Amino acid sequence: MTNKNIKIMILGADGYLGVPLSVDLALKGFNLTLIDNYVKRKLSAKYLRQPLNKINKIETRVKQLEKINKNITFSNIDCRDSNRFDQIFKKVKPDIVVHFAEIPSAPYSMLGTDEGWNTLNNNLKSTYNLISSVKKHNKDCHIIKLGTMGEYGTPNIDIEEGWLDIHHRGRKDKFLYPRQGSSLYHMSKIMDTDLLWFNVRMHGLQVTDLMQGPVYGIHTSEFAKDNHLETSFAYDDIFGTVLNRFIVQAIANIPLTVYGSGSQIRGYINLKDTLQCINLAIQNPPGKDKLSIYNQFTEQFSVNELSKIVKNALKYINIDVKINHLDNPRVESEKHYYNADNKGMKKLGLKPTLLTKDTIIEIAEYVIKYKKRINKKIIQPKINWK
Ligand code: USQ
Repeated sequence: MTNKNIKIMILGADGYLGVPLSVDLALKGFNLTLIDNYVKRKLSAKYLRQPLNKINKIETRVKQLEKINKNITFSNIDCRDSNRFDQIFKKVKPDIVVHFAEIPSAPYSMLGTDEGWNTLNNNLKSTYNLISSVKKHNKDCHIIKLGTMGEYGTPNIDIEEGWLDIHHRGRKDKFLYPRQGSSLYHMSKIMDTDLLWFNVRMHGLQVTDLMQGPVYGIHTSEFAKDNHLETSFAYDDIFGTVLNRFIVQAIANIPLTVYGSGSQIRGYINLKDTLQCINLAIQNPPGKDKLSIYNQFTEQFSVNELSKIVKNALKYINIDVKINHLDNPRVESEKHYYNADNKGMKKLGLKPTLLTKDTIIEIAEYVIKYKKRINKKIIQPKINWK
């Protein structure tokens, strides 16, 4: 089957990951249905946390993408709206759905009662509606769902890829690896995984659940650069991930905001590798009745290590980076064991983009282009989880 005949629906096509994935899959000639309701833009505006760069709306971007691929449509649909979502799913009957349509921020989910519920409601309802439509209209559809490494928390044992073999009183079985979220956002992703696993067991669906670590970086395909199709770049305390934040802070001459002791370790991934991983997931469907889980990160770092990597790299472009330790606004373990497996994607063919000095400088040079737009008021953390 050629790519033109493979129908892929991207839920959350306006987000940090959805934008570059739309470009990438359009360039590869897939038949694409893009879905978004601009909720992330609305939240950024409401909380006065605009990204560094202004990106075109999907309607405009689709016109650009049509230069290379005519089989792309966009529907402005809230995935929580079960009727409208079901109608479009029934009409398109996609072969694959990539589900990014979730509120992605841990700090946002811990801001207050409404924000916590909005995160749970948005994320669970969108997943629930997707599952319901798949069950009704195309049980063979491959759901590719973005989970998070934060579902596992920071256990004092090695983190496996999704599953754990348990030997108990002379018998053994395999279960989902224990999950312990440390924000309501992470809890919503845990509940998503449970919901998907339930439906794989009960209804024979095929699902790939990608446990992704914090993403950093930019998407730099020539086509995206030439056609104003770059993705958004958040650096604020709610929507920005730590490494992107650090690079903007360095450019704005603000000391890096290391939370607490900075010993917290996570598995990180470059945005370019996220695209590789989604492509690998597309090429490797699990098959009916199966939930495949991959840990989607390439390298582990503590926050301290990240801050030093940024400082050392930016010396080469004459930027003197200062590092500050703030009281940790989050409730999270700082000194902990962390050793997570990530062999699955490499076995499928992932070629990791490592966090070298050149990688940091490439991002920094991109940020410098937008230096005038950096809003220094949205950098220090304002949400205290305690
Ligand atoms: N951190 C700092 N200083 C900052 C910002 C963060 O020290 O200015 C620390 C945090 O305390 C945390 C680590 O950096 O220990 C990572 O924080 P983050 O904001 O980059 O990541 P997080 O809130 O966990 O969430 C992000 C994405 C989320 C994704 C998740 C992957 O927003 O969508 O699911 O990374 S993971 O962390 O593996 O769960």
